[in-house]
Amino acid sequence: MGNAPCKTIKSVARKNDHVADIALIGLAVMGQNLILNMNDHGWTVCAYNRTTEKVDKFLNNEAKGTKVVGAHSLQEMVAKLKKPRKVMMLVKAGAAVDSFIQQLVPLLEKGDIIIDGGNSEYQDTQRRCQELATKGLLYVGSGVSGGEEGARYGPSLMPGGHSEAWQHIQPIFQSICARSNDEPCCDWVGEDGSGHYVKMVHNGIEYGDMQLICEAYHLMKTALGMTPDEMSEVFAEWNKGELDSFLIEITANILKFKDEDGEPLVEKIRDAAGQKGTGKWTAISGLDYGTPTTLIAESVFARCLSALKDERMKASKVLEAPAHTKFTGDKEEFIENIRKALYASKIVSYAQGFMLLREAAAKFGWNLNYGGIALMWRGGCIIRSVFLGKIKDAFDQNRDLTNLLLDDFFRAAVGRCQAGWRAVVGKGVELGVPVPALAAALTFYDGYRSSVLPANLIQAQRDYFGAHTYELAASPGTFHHTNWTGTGGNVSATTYDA
Ligand code: NBP
Repeated sequence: MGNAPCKTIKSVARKNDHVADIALIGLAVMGQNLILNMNDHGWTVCAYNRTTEKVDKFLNNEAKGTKVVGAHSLQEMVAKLKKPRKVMMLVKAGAAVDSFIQQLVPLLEKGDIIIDGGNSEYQDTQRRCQELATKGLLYVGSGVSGGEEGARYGPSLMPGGHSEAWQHIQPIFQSICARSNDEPCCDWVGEDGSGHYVKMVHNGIEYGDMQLICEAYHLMKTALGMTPDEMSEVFAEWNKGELDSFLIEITANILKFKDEDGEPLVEKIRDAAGQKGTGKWTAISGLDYGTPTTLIAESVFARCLSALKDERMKASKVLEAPAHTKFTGDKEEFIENIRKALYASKIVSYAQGFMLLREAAAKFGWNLNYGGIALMWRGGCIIRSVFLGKIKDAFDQNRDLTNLLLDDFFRAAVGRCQAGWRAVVGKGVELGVPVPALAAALTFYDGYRSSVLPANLIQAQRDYFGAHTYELAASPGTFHHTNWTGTGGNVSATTYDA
């Protein structure tokens, strides 16, 4: 009995030797759908899963009648692959990925490719790239976005890592991904962890987009007293113009969706947001690299504040609200101003996201193609929008663009929206409707366009209490310390930035 299954596997492996173009490990929602997508595009995929019963279940159900083949061990899976072997993992990020890599290394040979399509942290991907390079294996960390439907019919794919792998996986990746104006929403991102980094920033931007939409909804609901159906119509209308995007579209659909009792379902949902960490990682990365990704950070904090539901319920009974909480004035004009505030803030959010990508690229020596990244996000993913086509145009026109706000198109767009944006943020503050992301975007805009900020006083304060030194505006680069009180010494602290 002991040897029997092995013999069966060996003979199956010989019969099907080198038939598969790629192997996919992980038969949960993403893996299964990506396999079926690859199959639709003519690729033969070998499916494997830690719990091997799921392989048979998949072959006998979802994959029945397709070219998909299965394997019940990693040895069998590897034996079925054409060379150079391509093995893609869609498993839980973290230990599962390391465990599979460890098991695959002895089974693969020089030039074979391992791809991680899960939501791994980019530092893990950097580490794995380095480790596998020493073994002659090629490693790719690829962002995959678009959820279940994207995986099945066309995701946004963001691969990065060992560039020699790209020529081998490009035909597969660019055949299964989403397309925008017939261009694939997948291109080579860059070195080591850059694919997963770009996916992380994508998710951070997604947090920002969602929070901005929620603030627009909150203003319409509380300050204007609009019904979900009325708001749905506004979002549907906005989706016909420059805000045309997946998230605005689904918001219109959500707002008009009725529960079984005919009431809007959205109003029954508890107002405490969850999060899985990618927005937080982006905000942390912004702090790590000194990039003011304020809008993403505010969006993460807004979810944290929402989650304090019980505390908020108590506070709402004791903390004073402003005297007036309802908007009085031209309602149609205010709705149009909310649209402008949302659009201008969105521009700031993407400007901040690309600032962060630029900073990370400089830190790690990645040669990122910013226009290509905008195109990868243009279709297939959660933040897909018409607007991303304009970002691609901006970077195509000027590869060295330091900030999206300085591009002619976006500069003019923000200029057009500015008065309405300020009116909305001001009204939110006056009526007590929290608008953290809209306000963060506006204050970033005002900070970024200021040639003079009050940081001279910060420097003076730091030098006063901690002898941290300051530069003079007239002679930057030279550091001075002043004995402000006459009682301090003349020794200064070491000058460095954390
Ligand atoms: P899950 O994230 O739920 O992972 C399920 C897979 O991981 C199964 O194949 C499971 O094997 C395997 N696995 C686990 Br759990 N622990 C393991 C371990 N210790 N060792 C080996 N295998 C292990 O699946 P998913 O939602 O399809 O997502 C796959 C990846 O794609 C994740 O990294 C996810 O973050 C990312 N992603 C998901 C989405 C989405 O919308 N769901 C979108 C974009 C990216 P088992 O069957 O034996 O338990």
